[in-house]
Amino acid sequence: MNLVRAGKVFGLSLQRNVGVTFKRSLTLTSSRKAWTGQETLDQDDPEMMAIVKKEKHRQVTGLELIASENFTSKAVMECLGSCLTNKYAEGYPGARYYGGNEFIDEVETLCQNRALEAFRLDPEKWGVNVQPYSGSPANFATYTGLLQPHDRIMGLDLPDGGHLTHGFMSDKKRISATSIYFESLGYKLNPETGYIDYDKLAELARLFRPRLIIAGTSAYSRLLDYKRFREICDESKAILLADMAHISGLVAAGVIPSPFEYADVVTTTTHKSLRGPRAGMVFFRRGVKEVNKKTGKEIMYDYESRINFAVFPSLQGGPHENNIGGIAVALKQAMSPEFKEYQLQVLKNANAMSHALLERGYSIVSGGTDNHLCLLDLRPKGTDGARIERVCELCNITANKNTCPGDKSAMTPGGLRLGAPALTSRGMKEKEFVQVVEFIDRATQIGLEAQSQTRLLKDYKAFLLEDDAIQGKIKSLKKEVEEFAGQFPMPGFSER
Ligand code: DSN
Repeated sequence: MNLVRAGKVFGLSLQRNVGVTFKRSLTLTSSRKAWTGQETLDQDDPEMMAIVKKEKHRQVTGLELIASENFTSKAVMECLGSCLTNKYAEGYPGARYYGGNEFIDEVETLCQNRALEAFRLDPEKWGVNVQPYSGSPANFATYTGLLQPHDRIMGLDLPDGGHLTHGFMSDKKRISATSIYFESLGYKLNPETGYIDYDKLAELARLFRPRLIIAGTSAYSRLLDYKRFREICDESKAILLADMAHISGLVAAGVIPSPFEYADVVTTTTHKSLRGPRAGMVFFRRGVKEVNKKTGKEIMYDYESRINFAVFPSLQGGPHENNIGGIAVALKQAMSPEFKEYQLQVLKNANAMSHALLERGYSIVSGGTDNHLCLLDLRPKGTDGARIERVCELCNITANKNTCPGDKSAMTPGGLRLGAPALTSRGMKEKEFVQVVEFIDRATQIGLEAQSQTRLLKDYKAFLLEDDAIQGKIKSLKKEVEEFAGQFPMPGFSER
């Protein structure tokens, strides 16, 4: 391969640039001590350090409700910032394109073993690739490995709670690369119940004959019926891919049903409910697939070689072994009794949040939650997710606007997605989530007041910043939010 040559050329040009910058910085700061690489961030780059400090302060004093976010541990962060970041390791353990990987192989193998153990998988029947940079690359690698260009896929439509990488396209445009390179058809929620419409999915699959169906969600508060997905896939001879990115922590802890009994392939991110670093994994079935009834011959799964080849060399280069080390650490934590307690608390907190909202007269898509999130439907209140997200943001409550079933606009969708994992990691329990709902309710009242005096979203946003009465309310709510949030410990770092 031309990698070596390309690397040399690239290396040389980098050297030249570094030389120029270095000389310039020496001239500019000749009185300064020579740079050694041992300087702290504060010493080396105060400008960047100041930004990091601001972000730390925002996280510590804010209420983090984005359902896909979490606060990882100090041990995971140590891995991310360790010497593992320096190493190139293209290839897989025992078969690398670079020397010096004996310890990196240990890191990656430990991570693979822990991934199988954490999800209680038999290594004879399941394997795992821990190299995907995140969830989107993990999904694309799965399609690349198992499908041909233009094969058909079906996933939950984005406006109904699916993910971009499940084949999203709009009426006018193919948006996700997964809809550009494959032919996709989204299945939907039943708008009456807010639950996935499995009958309709089965009917569509009979007509569309997909090669692969995705059982996975990004903004859906109910459990998935993996058995039903399996039956639908079997009827269409489709591969069942479970994308458990949002719920993998809950699955590892065994507090909700696992997709592994029914799926052929399972993808996940590692930084959401699993509380690890930002990365992804692909689990695939291995071993005997079926026995030929006539010949008695065993037919083996070939997913392992196809998915591994798709991750590297088809789509990615060197794996980020500092992240892989961090995943291994998070997976060890995920096998502890404390982690199970944590995930049970996530479920209780999401439920408490959902109930408190209902008690205050709000609507929740599907009427409640079985997992870590709930989807607040603001349309019956006469407002939308974009407007309330903005007030919340100004008060240091972080959530994201989200489409509800039937929504047409992604810019002013009707919903606000609220997740419990991050604040549960800070030790909050049901009582605190009831308080969080009180804050959201006040933010909504402020939003409704501003909305009554404006028409367009941009005028509304300007009004929030310019109107004295509204500003007074925002500042007062922000102060209370920050005092409240600041009382809770932050895993991973202190504010200094
Ligand atoms: N962007 C993530 C989410 O918020 O659900 C999924 O990748």
